[in-house]
Amino acid sequence: MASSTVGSTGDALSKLQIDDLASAAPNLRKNLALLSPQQVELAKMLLEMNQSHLFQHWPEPGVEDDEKRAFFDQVARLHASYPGGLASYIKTARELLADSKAGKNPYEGFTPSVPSGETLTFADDNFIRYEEAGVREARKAAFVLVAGGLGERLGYNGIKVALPLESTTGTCFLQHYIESILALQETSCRLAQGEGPTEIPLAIMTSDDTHSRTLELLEKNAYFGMKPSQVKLLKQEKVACLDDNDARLAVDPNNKYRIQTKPHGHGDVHSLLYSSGLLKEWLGAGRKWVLFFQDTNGLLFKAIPASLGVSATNGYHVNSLAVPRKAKEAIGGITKLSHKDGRTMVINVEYNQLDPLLRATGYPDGDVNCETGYSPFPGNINQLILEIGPYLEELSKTGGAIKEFVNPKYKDSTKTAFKSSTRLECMMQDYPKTLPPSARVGFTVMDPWLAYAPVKNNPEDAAKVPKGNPYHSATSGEMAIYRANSLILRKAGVKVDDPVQAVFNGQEVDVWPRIVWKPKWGLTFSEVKSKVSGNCSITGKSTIALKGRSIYLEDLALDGALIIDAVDGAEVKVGGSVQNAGWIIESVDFKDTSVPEEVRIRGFRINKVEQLERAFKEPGKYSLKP
Ligand code: UGB
Repeated sequence: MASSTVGSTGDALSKLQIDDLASAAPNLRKNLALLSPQQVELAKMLLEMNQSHLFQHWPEPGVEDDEKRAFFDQVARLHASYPGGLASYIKTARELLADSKAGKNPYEGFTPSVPSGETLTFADDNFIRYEEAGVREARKAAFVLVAGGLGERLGYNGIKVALPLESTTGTCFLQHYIESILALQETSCRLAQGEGPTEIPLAIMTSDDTHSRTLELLEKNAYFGMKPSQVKLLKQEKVACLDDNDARLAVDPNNKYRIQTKPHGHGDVHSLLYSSGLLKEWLGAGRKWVLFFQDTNGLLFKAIPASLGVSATNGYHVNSLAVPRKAKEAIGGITKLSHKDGRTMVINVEYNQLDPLLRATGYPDGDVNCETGYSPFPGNINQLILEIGPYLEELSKTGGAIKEFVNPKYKDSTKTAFKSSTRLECMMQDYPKTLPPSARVGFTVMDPWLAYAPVKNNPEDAAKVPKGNPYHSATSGEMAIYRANSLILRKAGVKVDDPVQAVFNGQEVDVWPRIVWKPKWGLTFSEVKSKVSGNCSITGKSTIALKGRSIYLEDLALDGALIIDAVDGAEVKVGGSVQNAGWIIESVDFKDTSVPEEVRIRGFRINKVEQLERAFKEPGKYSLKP
């Protein structure tokens, strides 16, 4: 037994010529015979990359052998999931860690300025034209939801896409996104009269933290009406953690046979779309656009049709959606960077880098508001629209690798040791960084009330947000839906009462009437407008939920709660005076653990006291006039 072990070890050593290297790791050398030829190759790579410490604690062969093999299974996964492999990861890490130690400015030589892009005003003629163009184009689109993040800032225990975006109907984010895509699909394909693609695909990037719960949510709800074949889940892998400036891989504190790993960031989405072959498949099927979006923005689809229209009309290869940004708000700033050597790019500068960049380039006050009350740099809301052809061409060169960064927390000013292990990270909005100057990179700015209300911050942190800056909490996210729908109905001619102020979880918010509708009721302003007529009014205490495609409000005076559910093919005219005690908002303390977490984090619940509720389950024409 012993001689055969020695023999095969010797073979492996001579074949792979790692004798010298293995002498640096005697404990690995003793165990080489346990490993397959591929694993020995990986061992060689690790030793070449100065990672012998990973084997320091390895006992004699015969002890914990399965764990040793499992170690190499993990190494193989880390190696395969990183463009260029693990050696390339370590090499890049060393370079970036050296730059970080030297305090090198990643934007050295670049001067920031405010770029120009398309600024839209909701409901004006231009906006309506862009919306129409966007809807026509939508059938050639594919959507990509990045949902691999744990949402540490929110501190919610479930996956964020399962959170209700509003508690009037309890619809969760994922359901709302899927129903919005299906509504776009239906309208866009109807306009195309059978030409081209008839389904809009959805890819969801998950991670080990979110994958099984995302799949379970979809399966439990019959994919919220989408065909299962229309939805693809792409799981991102974590990357290896680094212990020091020499990029020595960190041993997992809970298992000495594992390398510690952490998320690599949403930038992984590009390499996954490329390596999975999805992008190629989409292009081959005649698709033109890929739209990226984040996990908790309940307003997102109100901005999608017009922004896609901007991409199509202006021929943008890259279109970043943006909103006016408050200085120091935790969203990146879209910035034009011009280099001394003539290079320019329009790119997101992340919120923690914008202030130092401005200070270093002649703006002594850094990230501050200008006379408009906003930062002059539009805020990146991380919704990107890319034209698939040029995108795929670029990824064929890069393999989907995105420029990374490292953000170690140093123990002291010598910058020689870290407080805890770090890792390389990448962001999806950094994609344009490798593009040639000829690429058409633009952006579209919209009103924040229409386009952006993410749920990112926990109640305690949200309550500490400087006055005037958005809370980005579950409370503000839900209130933003009611405000947007109220303002849209006002523009469409409905008299909607002003909001009242209230404080939930320490956050002061405007409470508008609780107006909600299914995406198929009104995805664009023109569609909403076509569904209201005469003198309609909604009082401040009211709730209205419109769950059906063909519900028409005509001379409706609502003072209470009205819930209409109508199947496709049921055309319902709703009018007259509806008055009842309605649904009342009641405060909940986020510390009250007897209340479900998704309710606590928003700080209120809805007490359904009295409502008029009607369901129309058969196709036909109906009139509801109480
Ligand atoms: N996500 C992943 O899918 N995988 C990951 O590894 C990490 C995240 P965060 P962040 O909208 O206000 C971004 O954590 O990264 C998903 C922009 O960089 O919510 O702090 C995750 O599930 C910033 O420029 O945001 O900041 C989620 O859907 C600004 O636009 C998404 O990625 C900011 O968002 C974003 O992750 C913003």
